[in-house]
Amino acid sequence: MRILSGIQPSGVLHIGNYFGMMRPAIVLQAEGEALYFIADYHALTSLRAPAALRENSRRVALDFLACGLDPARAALFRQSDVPQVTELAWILSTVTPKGLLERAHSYKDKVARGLAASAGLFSYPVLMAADILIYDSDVVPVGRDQKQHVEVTRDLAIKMNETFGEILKLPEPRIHAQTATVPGLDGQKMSKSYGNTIDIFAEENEMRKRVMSIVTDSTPVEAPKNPDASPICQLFSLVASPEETAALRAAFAKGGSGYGDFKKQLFVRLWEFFAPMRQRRNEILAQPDYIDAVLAQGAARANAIADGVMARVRTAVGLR
Ligand code: AQP
Repeated sequence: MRILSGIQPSGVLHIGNYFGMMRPAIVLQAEGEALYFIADYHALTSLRAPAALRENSRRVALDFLACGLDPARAALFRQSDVPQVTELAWILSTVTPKGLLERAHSYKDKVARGLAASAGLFSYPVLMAADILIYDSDVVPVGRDQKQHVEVTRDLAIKMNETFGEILKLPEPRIHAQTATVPGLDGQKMSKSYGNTIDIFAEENEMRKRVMSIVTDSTPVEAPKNPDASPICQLFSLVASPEETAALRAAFAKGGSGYGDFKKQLFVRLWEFFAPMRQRRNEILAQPDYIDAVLAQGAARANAIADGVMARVRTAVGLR
């Protein structure tokens, strides 16, 4: 089984990225051949700052490794270190119905949030399809927001296979129900561009401040509270046992405690949960060449697979 996933270096990684994609990807690295990439071509649709893009890409690599990505099992590489992917994206775009892209919710959401409506942003799902198909991927661990893009990938693979013969493998999304959409401080999907994140490697004071700023209603301390009316319980359940989560929900329903107390409990749990990863991150930072070596090794593995698939595609479509 070949597992493929990617993450954009468009900002600092948050716990939505961690629980939605990074942790499932790290678990899956023990179950097959894993390929995880830093989607720097994709990030160009929102980030036009070369130094920041370079810095963010290294930081994503560092954070992913700190969270448990094992380079002996999983290849970690920059998307742009496999430039053949843009060639496959072009070939796929020639069979992509425009209406399919017009229905993509991510484009509409991003334009509604003020991102430039560029052709690159519009055809993002085609590049994502190429990212997946160029490695003959079987399984794609993603958050729920990416499900539609994996469906587009399957549609394009079917279209290519119907047109040119069986050349591309159909991938399956892998979405975990509990972590499919991690809520942000305001209860909407946690997202870099919504300003509602809790960053995985935030400083202690910053993380505490973020947790304490979770939006809640004005129910008085003594009154019972709805455990589902704020993201506190859902976030708590990600870092605590089911028994502890049940106890917190019971305390909500009982009344007599304020939201501030619950937020403090959540902060303590979050801070403890990521402690081993912070330590590992410091160890990696002490080895200046480690990240470059991991990325180079990952790029070599990815290129070897991509070259094979591209040779097959070029032959099938008549480019050779
Ligand atoms: N809140 C979330 N809950 C569950 N999964 C999430 N993911 C992101 N946010 C959540 C998953 O993380 C992976 C990488 O995401 P990405 O960086 O490629 O882009 P994204 O989904 O667009 O993440 P953001 O933070 O929302 O970025 P911006 O604001 O730049 O668009 C994906 O598998 C995603 O599902």
